[in-house]
Amino acid sequence: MPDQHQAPATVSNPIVPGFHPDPTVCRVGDDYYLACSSFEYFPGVPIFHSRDLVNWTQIGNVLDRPGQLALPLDSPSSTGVYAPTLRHHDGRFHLIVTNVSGYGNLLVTATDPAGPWSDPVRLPDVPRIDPDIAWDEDGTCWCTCAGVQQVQLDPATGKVTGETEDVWSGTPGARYPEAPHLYRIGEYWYLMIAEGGTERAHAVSIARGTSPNGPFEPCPHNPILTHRGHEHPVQNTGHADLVQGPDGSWWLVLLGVRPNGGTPGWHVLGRETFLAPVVWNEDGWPVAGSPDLELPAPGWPLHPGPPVAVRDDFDDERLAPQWVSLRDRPADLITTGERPGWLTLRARGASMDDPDVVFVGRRQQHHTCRVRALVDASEGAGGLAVRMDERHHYEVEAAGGEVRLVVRLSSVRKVIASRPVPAGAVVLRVDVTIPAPDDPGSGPDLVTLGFEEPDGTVTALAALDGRYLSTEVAGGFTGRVIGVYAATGTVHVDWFDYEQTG
Ligand code: 6LW
Repeated sequence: MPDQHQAPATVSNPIVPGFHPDPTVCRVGDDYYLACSSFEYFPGVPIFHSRDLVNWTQIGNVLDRPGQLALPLDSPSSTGVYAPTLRHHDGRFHLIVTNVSGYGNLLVTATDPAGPWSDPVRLPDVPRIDPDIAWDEDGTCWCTCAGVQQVQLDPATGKVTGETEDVWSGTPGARYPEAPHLYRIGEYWYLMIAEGGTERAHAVSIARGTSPNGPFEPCPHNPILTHRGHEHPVQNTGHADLVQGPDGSWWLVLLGVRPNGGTPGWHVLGRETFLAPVVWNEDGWPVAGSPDLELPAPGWPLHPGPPVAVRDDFDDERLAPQWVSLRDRPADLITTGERPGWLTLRARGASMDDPDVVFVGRRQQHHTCRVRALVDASEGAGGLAVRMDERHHYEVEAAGGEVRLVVRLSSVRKVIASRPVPAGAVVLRVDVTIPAPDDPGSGPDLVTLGFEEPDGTVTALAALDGRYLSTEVAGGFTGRVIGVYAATGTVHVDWFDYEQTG
């Protein structure tokens, strides 16, 4: 009989699958916390806990009330909340982040990272996106942002002192020096950045100096991590944060993508969070290993989180933290309070084409999955959508005694199939599968949309090429989110299943 307690030989990347980009990590004693960007979704900045750097459980969202996160209803997709930095200082968690949709840079604090987080301190004089905060031995707080620019900041008031300084511009010729993080390690201050842009050329580079404000000397073997031009299943690697494991070893959390299909490859899950090992060479520079899909298991005990339930029955008054809506979540439009055990959605925007559509979804986190929802649209119209943004989505919609498949790609919107269904609630269904790679033009996956007849028979309305719901086609910084929406009237959802398949 196999030993149930035998430690695994490997652990898997990504450590946080699905659209979870721009990871930032901090360690407090035996506990690790990690947060990510969230763009147009509300609540914003998902935050996770781990005790082993490998298994992560979402414990909340940092910006979870309107006073913290104001996203105009007409703000474009992939604007909103960009890359945060999470740090623990003087007994409090600090998260600094940019809301590019008008609010600018802001800082919130908490004693418990699961929340509540404070109201935001606005930082109008922090000049760029991707702010980092670090404190020196005198207690001075340095805020470093894209460019790479730096100011001294009073985190309590949001006021900066002194001039904005250009502290480094990254590798000559490399575009977009951004995502800086500043660390005191041994005798140096290390300034790590992303450069090359967040697509295939993405990279991590580093410099160091003896003061937190430079001058900084670039590492002679920059970039310390990139997969540009590499034959590797994980691409676009960059935007990293450094952390020490329980045994004092060093690691990067970083973003990467997993393209599938023929050339040029399409990634559909957005930018995901990976783990990569780091060692230090004899000259005191970090040497990063690769964020492989399987890494040798670390030497410390692993603490898998609780198993994730396939079904959400919407029995709790509060929605679980993985559920996101678009731009806001008004209690009168999205509620579990109207019909006990059901999620009720009241339409505002008229379809998934509209930025103010009432939608509640979760990230697609696996390349193959099955999603089912029991939807009662007898008081309106609505259904189950696979969404990249307003211009790229597929949905199966129930309305007026029929179920129809709607496709929106670029400026084209079309109902491509419909079937009558009996009155009452209907199980709508999406299956994402990977086709056999039979030709170099094959897409990354197939998205089959349909419904289940009352006797359980599955009726597929169409199987659609998934490339059109990929970042390479839709553009932007996010990934697929699958969820329920109301197009007209009121739509009730009894339960929602998300299950990894294959
Ligand atoms: C983020 C920038 C980046 O602010 O993409 O991957 C931008 N790097 O650092 C949006 O995520």
